[in-house]
Amino acid sequence: MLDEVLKHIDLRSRFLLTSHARPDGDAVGSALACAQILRLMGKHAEVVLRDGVPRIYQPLPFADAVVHADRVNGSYEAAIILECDSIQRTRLAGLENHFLISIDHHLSGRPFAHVNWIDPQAVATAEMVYLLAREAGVKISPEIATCLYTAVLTDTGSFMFEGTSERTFALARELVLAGADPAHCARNVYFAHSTAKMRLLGSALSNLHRDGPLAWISVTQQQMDAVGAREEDCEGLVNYALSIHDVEVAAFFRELPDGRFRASLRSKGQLNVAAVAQAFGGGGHKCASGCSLDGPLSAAVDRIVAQLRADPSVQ
Ligand SMILES: [Mn+2]
Repeated sequence: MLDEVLKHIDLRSRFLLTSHARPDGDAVGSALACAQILRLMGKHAEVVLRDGVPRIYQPLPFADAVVHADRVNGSYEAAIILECDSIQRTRLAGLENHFLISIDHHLSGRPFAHVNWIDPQAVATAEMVYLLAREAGVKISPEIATCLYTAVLTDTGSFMFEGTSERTFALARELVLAGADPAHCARNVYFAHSTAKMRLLGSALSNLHRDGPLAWISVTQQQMDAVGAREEDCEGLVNYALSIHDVEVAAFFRELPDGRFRASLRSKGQLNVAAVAQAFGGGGHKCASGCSLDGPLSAAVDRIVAQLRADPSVQ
């Protein structure tokens, strides 16, 4: 499929690159790197994101050139959609009239584009972008390496999540050789929290619930407002619940502005949380997934806990 992707890139010269709404490190890092790789191939490439670049990823090279928009403006011959299992995940209007190329590593990945390169074996979309550069003969600059390394670092939970293999470290080695600085990348991501985020973590953990191998925490809009937290301050809070020794699966519930709840699910590996999220119209990976549910909070929690409880691995 990589051949197909490169063939269709060769045929065109103006590209829009995008990823999912509420972008994570892999979404941002892969899009920034892929755009720069295309530029080095002599193409015009622009990154357009529905929600802009989260604060912790703003120090990444080329991040200041990202266009923050809710629809496609300008003319492009193709759109490359990274990290998405559907066109809707981008929340960008106007993509549907374009030639679409999808590059994704999600287990829930579906072939929605004209060309689909889906590889659930890849530890991050960034790994696929790296292969694309290599196949295209593009030299990885220190800036591209920094974007890809940050994507791999965050998508593997700092090389801790299931799926991390010798291949992951071989990739990391190549990126460090190409100029990525591991300490610098880690500092921007893990030692750069906002004060509001830490206060929000306090509220979330004060409402920690346990049920056998399950743990869950939640925050309401009111709690977020009280500490001045933004949506992106919720990222990663679920991992604090997962860090408890006898917890196998953790959930984080965040109230959305419309009163619905966003559930982020994390597993230590025994239970496939992608399947649980898919039961509610969401998606993701075996160990990290998400979905949205109707409120009130207690109803959302009950539905998720019942679905998790139905899995034989947590009986
Ligand atoms: Mn990813």
